[in-house]
Amino acid sequence: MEKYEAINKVVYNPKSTSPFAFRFYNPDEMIAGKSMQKQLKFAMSYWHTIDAAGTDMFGGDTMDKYFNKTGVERYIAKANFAFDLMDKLQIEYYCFHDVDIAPQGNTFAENTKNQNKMVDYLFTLQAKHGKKLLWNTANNFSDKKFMAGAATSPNADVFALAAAKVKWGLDTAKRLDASGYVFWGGREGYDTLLNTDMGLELDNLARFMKMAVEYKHKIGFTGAFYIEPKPKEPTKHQYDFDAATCMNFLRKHGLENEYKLNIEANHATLAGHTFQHELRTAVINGALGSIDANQGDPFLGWDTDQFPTNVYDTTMCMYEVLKAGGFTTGGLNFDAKARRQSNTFEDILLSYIAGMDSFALGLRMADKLIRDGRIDEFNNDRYASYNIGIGKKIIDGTTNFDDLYAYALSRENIQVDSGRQEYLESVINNILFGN
Ligand code: XUL
Ligand code: CO
Repeated sequence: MEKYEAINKVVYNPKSTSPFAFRFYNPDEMIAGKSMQKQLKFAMSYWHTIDAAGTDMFGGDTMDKYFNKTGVERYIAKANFAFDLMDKLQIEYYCFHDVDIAPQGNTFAENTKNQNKMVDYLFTLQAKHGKKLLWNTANNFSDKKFMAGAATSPNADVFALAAAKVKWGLDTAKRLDASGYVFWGGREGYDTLLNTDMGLELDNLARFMKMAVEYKHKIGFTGAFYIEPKPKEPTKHQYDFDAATCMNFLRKHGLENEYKLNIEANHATLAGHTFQHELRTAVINGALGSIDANQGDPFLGWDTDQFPTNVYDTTMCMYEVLKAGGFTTGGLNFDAKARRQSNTFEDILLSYIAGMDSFALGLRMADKLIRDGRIDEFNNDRYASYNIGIGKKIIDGTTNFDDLYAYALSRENIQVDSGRQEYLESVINNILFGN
């Protein structure tokens, strides 16, 4: 197999047998009214791709991402690698945590100094390579000061540090013209109620989220805010459990117009939901913002962050995205890492190619499914009783329990039509594998 350095640019070549070609992703091809590039808006995740090197609970790095350098020089080399990789893969966007882009020292002041140097450098790289920041975020969970949470820490100094890090993140988002900013709870949650004032912690989280909105408006950052739901890991009970829980939190605190959601496939499955369920929940609440595109392993109970290759899932994901009118500020960020044994630079390319092609195929299939029309037609028929008569009155709000009581007395012989699940599943297979 060719070496990483020998590959200039991965291009669309459906007939090629080279591992370094796209079989389904053709950036300029129009699908459902937009180029595939604009429909999919792929982003590279800095933490997994540029930093993570294979460490797990039982062993250290299996990959070398140090570039034979130390300190800020190492992070300059990492950034050069990142933008070169995005060029090779034709990826337009990237995402990072504050700690991903620069060496971390002993103090907040030292960290921001290093990070600011790197932000200046990323600014020049973005212009030089024509890349954009989809979103950035704060790592408010790795440092031991965040062991009991950040905005939900029992220690007010930690709340202040977390706020300071998000302030830095928002200034940076504005400077790098990010399309969004993500809040993933990290350790916002708890392990036991014996040591947790859950009411106070959730109210503090709301106070934090409100201050973030105030600051955003103060500095004129116009990107979107996203909350990323996750049910567990690292804490036993994460406060942002799933999309519905997040919406409840946002509405309780009057924040529903300020935040959308960043839905992650593996987080959905950890919550016992399908990826599509979480996406639909976001859509019907007007809160579909962005997507962390990955997949879990059904036999492992944790967040494995694998590159997505399940085409049923990518199809139904893009079906939800297309039905919702496509991405605006958001996109598909590969919050995914090559497996520990896939430890070469070639594997980085191969895993992105697998993920991008799986989503490109998903987009093609979702468009086909919508144009085919059988699913829509079936559902229009299924709910047709709400278009006329008593159903229409229910929808219009022109009936009440007395009316419905009288109506039900006259309708003893009610027949509910078949749900035809197996037929609908075969339609999906027809679209995926038929001619
Ligand atoms: C953790 C996770 C994070 C967020 C950003 O499970 O998904 O990487 O996406 O902090
Ligand atoms: Co994520």
